[in-house]
Amino acid sequence: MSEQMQVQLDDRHPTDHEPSTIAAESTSCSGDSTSSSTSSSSTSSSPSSVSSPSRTSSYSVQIEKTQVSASHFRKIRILGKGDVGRVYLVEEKQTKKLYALKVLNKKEMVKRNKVKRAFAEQAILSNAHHPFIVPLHHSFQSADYLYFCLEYCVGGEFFLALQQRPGKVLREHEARFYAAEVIAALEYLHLHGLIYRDLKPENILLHQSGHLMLSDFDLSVRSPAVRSPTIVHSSISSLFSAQPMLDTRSCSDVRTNSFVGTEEYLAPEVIRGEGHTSTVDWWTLGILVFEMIFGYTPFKGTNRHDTFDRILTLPLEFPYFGGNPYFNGTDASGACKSCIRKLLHKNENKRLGARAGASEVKSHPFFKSINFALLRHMRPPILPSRQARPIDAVHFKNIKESVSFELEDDHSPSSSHPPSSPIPMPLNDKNTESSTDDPFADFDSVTVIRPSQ
Ligand code: ISQ
Repeated sequence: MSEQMQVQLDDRHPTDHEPSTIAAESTSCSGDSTSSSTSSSSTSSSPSSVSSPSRTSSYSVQIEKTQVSASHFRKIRILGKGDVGRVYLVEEKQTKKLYALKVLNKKEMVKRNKVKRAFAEQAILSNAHHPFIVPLHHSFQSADYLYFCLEYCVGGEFFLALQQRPGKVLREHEARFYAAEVIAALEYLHLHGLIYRDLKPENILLHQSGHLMLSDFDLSVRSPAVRSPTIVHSSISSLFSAQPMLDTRSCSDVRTNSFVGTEEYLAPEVIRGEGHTSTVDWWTLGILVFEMIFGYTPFKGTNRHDTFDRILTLPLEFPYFGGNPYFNGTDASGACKSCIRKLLHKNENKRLGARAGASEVKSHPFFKSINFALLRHMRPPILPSRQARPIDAVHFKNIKESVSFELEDDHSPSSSHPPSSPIPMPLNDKNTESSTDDPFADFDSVTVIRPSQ
């Protein structure tokens, strides 16, 4: 197993009683709607997986070496396109289950220096086990591609769902629900020393049940040294909770310097290039809540430079929504505005979440009505159409595939197959410990089995 695969996100949730309940409940819920009709949620691994689990514990995932290859799947349609790959809706031939298959082009990854990110994404996805993080079922490679076989989220992009709402906005209680699910997922990641870094509506998918799932972990980073969470004793914890608060910020507060994220969602410290910590995720949550409620992002400028300038210097302003019929003349509540204002504090050290991480954010009065332990049992505001068949992918944009890609043609199961033409070594990604010049030699083909799925 490669070094990257040592990242282990087991499902301990030693937080203030809530996440462990979420984790336990996720196992009973994950199969509720998608399992029967849309996707894989069974304990059975792929027919050709080799049973040699690398690790198991009561809540952690179990990872097996696998012989799954692209030819096990039938392509149905393209769901999404990125700079180094595409996501396809596929059907596993034997089980007829639907999956989202992310196909990454090795040459493009090398060219764009994204090899390390693919490894990191695999490590995160194959070890994560959380109801609001898209589950990875298999990952494998062929001569020219890396594959991530993920749970198919029938409800599609949250971005699209938002676009289709009247006024492209959500009501405050609806926005609060999605924000709470995002907080639960970020808490889990931070607890395991990870910073998500790319929160935005485009990276949020809707499960068949209507609950959200974070996808796309290629910008996420792991802190070099993961620390244990600490208990915070403070006036905040005694005011809002009988339990001491768990400081998950301490798990992932090592600074990272790379300049990543989506323009309008970038935190000031990222733009300044001063290095950043997990508090960047609380900034992006602030932008997301603002966008869900008001229909636009608060610092969008006429161009990139203008946007950055606004993020760094423009005081946050809320619009007056008296004229928007969807709001019935009412405005966002004081608690909602206070929460957004605190999340969008330009000084990362004063930002909501900077002191004690997710517990601090959850304790804000805006989330007073949310029982985080029961989130997975709440009825989501947007439910995917029950009439449409999952295979029709009605909640996804129609994308033209300029160059057709045939899964059936790609039979080579592993890196032992030479690429169709040599893959040039990336300058920064050369693994000096590797005896081979193939930058993907350490990419393990694995099948992930999660508890009670
Ligand atoms: C799951 N379902 C649909 C689309 C997806 C895109 C990326 C990652 C996972 C997905």
